[in-house]
Amino acid sequence: MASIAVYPGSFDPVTNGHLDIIERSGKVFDHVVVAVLHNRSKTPFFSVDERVAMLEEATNTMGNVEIDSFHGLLVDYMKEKEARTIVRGLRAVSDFEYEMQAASINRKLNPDIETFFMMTNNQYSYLSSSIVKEVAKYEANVSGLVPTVVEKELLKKFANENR
Ligand code: COD
Repeated sequence: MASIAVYPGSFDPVTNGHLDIIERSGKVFDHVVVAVLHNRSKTPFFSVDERVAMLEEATNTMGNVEIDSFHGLLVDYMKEKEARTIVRGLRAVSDFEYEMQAASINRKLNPDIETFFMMTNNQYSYLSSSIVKEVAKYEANVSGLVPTVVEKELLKKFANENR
């Protein structure tokens, strides 16, 4: 049976830290679904469609990676995709508390689901979507932090906002 993993997140926007986790999980699992949450309680910077489009472009050379979006509970979406593994990335100790809570609640909701943690690549350990937006807001250089498509979209968005 093929191993299917879901890498869920906000990806607002996708960074090279996320991409590194996607690439590495593609080497471990047969199929990786990167799933963008439609989150009604957060006001996102990029729409779900924009985030999905950027992820699609950034992963278009990765054969076993699919980009999708989902509403509602992650465990329900996992069932729909016939996936049993959640992939998550860990940067610093500060990520641990939330990740432990999330993994525990997901296991409580569906005991067949396992969460698989991957340590960040050291060069991306400080990288987050928020820090990238903060830097891009001042039209500073974000190359090397995000894929080219994201760099372009950030420039466009902030150029419009600062106009
Ligand atoms: N290096 C390595 N990993 C990284 C890096 C980096 N530089 N940056 C981010 N990551 C990891 C994060 O630690 C995380 O594991 C993943 O990438 C995605 O990060 P984000 O910030 O884009 O996504 P989150 O954390 O906002 O995603 C939260 C979910 C959408 C997964 C969660 O809210 C969810 O599942 N919601 C659905 C409702 C639900 O089922 N709730 C119960 C479970 S919490």
